[in-house]
Amino acid sequence: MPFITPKQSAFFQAQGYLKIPQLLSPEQLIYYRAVYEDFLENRIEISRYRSDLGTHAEEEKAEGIKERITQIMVPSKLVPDLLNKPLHQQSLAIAQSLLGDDMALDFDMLIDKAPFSNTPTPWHQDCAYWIEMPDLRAVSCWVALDKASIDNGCMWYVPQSHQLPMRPHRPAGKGGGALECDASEEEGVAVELQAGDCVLHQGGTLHYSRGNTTAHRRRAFITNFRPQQMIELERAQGYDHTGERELRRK
Ligand SMILES: O=C(O)CCC(=O)C(=O)O
Repeated sequence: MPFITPKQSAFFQAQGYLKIPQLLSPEQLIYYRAVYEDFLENRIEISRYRSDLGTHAEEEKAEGIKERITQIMVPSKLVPDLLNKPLHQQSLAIAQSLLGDDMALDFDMLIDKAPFSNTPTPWHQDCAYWIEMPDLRAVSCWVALDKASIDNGCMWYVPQSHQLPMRPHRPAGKGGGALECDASEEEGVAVELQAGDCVLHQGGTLHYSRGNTTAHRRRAFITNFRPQQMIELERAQGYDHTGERELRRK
């Protein structure tokens, strides 16, 4: 089990984000990269859960690029074995250690920025996407399966932004579902990671990533946690982060 020090916890509470090195070992990375490729190459049937998160971009899609930003929702629903593996188990333990024992997995997702796909993820706060909830505790764990650098799209955060009122959000660029708000790199810090490292952020922490302008992959595996009771409240209102109508009605 990963051990979170009081200093790490205090940093997370105050700044709204926290980098943790070496969540995954090189051997574990081999497993996760193989599963990731199964999803990306459609060897696992995921068409209902796959979308392009970058349709807000104004520029033409670069030649040979399938999606500007590939997003695959709920991988652990499709490969339930993932739930028993280190990434989910350890990120859950970290989430509980940071925000309380009632934290549970809300949903997971993969976000891939292919080489030269060159599409930023707009500045936003996750809470801008949420339904109204009485308990706003939430933590997202962004695990790098490749080295994440400024140029291939590592995460940027605005420190302490989770402690301020949420900024007004609007549909990003050309539209397509992504939201954005006003913020800039001048207020932010870039968190570069080695493959296997992770960075956590709170639901109110402003974040963004540049487009991938390099020849290198930028694969992220992301787990999102919130209190079990709030997950139940979401589900009771038909909200499960997959965007699926038939699931929403449940
Ligand atoms: O991977 C990215 O570029 C964005 C990820 C993100 O916005 C999130 O995990 O909340």
